[in-house]
Amino acid sequence: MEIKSARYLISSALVTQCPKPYKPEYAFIGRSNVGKSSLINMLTGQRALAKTSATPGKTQLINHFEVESTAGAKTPKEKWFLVDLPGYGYAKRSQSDRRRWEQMIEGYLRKRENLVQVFVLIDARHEPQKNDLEFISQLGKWEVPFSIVFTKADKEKPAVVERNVKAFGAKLLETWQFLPRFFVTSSEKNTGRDELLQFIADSNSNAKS
Ligand SMILES: Nc1nc2c(ncn2[C@@H]2O[C@H](COP(=O)(O)OP(=O)(O)OP(=O)(O)O)[C@@H](O)[C@H]2O)c(=O)[nH]1
Ligand SMILES: [Mg+2]
Repeated sequence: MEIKSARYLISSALVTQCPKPYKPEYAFIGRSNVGKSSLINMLTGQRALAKTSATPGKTQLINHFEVESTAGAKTPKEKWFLVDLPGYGYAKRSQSDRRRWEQMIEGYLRKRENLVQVFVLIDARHEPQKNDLEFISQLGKWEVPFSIVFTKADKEKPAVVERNVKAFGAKLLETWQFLPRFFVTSSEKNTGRDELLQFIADSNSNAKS
């Protein structure tokens, strides 16, 4: 897949304010600072499309981006949406902010009819974390389709990344019968870009048929 263009559309506090659900949509979620906005920039090839920050809690709303892509030189352009979501597990958030986050995310994930796939981002440097596993189990209860994307692979030795990925899979298999798709990425080094874009291309084709 080749990205032709990507542009910011709108930030919404409620699912009812999101753009008309007329295109397949892919959302990125995960702990605060895990690298959601950076991954969106890496995939679209636009460094400053989604705002990133070294301070956790940068993304606060449901941010929609519209992407145009082609499968090859002679194939028509396809449009789809990328969504940058605010992260969870940010310790400095107040109780009421946290509740607002939960309501916004639950409303979006359960009601967004064109949502094809949620990418749950997991920091590849760490062993399985409780809040990530809890969030995934919540997705399961809501029957939201998801894949796992390990981030920041460049920041750790490959052997450590591999160990953490395996440990995460083992944890999931304690409650899930099958494992979802796993992707290992680095926004710094463009690792995993082709695999993720291919997955989105395939999902776009399936969404049409
Ligand atoms: N080395 C390296 N740094 C990364 C990578 N991805 C993100 N970062 C850095 O991690 C920090 C957080 O990245 P963001 O993309 O803003 O994270 P986020 O998940 O969108 O964070 P919130 O919006 O605050 O929830 C930034 O300083 C990024 O430069 C990566 O693959 N490799
Ligand atoms: Mg962000």
